[in-house]
Amino acid sequence: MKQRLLFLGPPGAGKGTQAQRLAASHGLLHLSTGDLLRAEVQAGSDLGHQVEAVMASGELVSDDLVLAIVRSRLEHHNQGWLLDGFPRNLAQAEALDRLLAELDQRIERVVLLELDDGLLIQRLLSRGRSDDNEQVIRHRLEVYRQQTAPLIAHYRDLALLVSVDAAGSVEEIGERIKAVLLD
Ligand code: B4P
Repeated sequence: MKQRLLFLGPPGAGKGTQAQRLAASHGLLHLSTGDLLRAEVQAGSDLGHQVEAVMASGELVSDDLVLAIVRSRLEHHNQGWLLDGFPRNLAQAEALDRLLAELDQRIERVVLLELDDGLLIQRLLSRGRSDDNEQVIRHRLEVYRQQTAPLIAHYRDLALLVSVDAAGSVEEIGERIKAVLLD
C-alpha cells in the first residue's frame, strides 16, 4: 500500500475519521493540522491564543504557523505518513513540495473525499464542535471552494489524485480508500 498520503476534501467529508482509522491499521503517522491546532487552543499556549478566534470564524490559520507545525513533525520521521487537512491552499502545497524535496521524501497519493454540501452540513451540525454552527460551516465551505479546491487540479496535474465517494458508512468508505491505495 502507498505510505505517503494526503487526504483532501471539504470540511465534514470525513478526512479525520478515515485518516485516524487508516493510520492506526497501517502504522502511519497521522498528522491532522486541525487536531494539532485544537490541542494548542486547549493547552492555552501562545500559539493557541493566536489561532483560537481564526478557527472559530472558519478562516484558515496563517500558513507560516501551520507550516512550522508540519515541519517539526515530518523532519524526524522517515516512515509512512498521512497528512489530513494540510495543505489547505496553493501556498501551503508549494511549501510542502519544498519541504519534502529538502527531506528527500515525496507524496505517493492524494485522496480526495467527495460529498454533497447537504450531507456535509448535516454531519458537521451533528458533530457539534465549537466551530460547527451553520453560519461558520457555510463560511468554511466558501473558504474551501476558494482556497482549497484549486489543489484538486494541482494534484491531478501531478497524476497523484484519486477521488473517493465519501457517502456511505465509515466502513464502506474505508474499504474504498484502501482499494485506491493498493496499486
Ligand atoms: P479540520 O480539523 O481539518 O476539520 P474538518 O475539515 O472540519 O473535518 P473532517 O473532514 O476531518 O471531518 P470529520 O472526520 O471530523 O479543520 C478545522 C479548522 O482548523 C479549519 O476551519 C481551520 O481554521 C483550521 N485548519 C486546519 N488545518 C489548517 C491548515 N492546513 N491551514 C490553515 N488552517 C487550518 O467528520 C465530520 C463529522 O462527520 C464527524 O462528526 C464524524 O463522526 C462524521 N462522519 C464521518 N464519516 C461519516 C460517515 N461515513 N457517515 C456519517 N457521519 C460521518
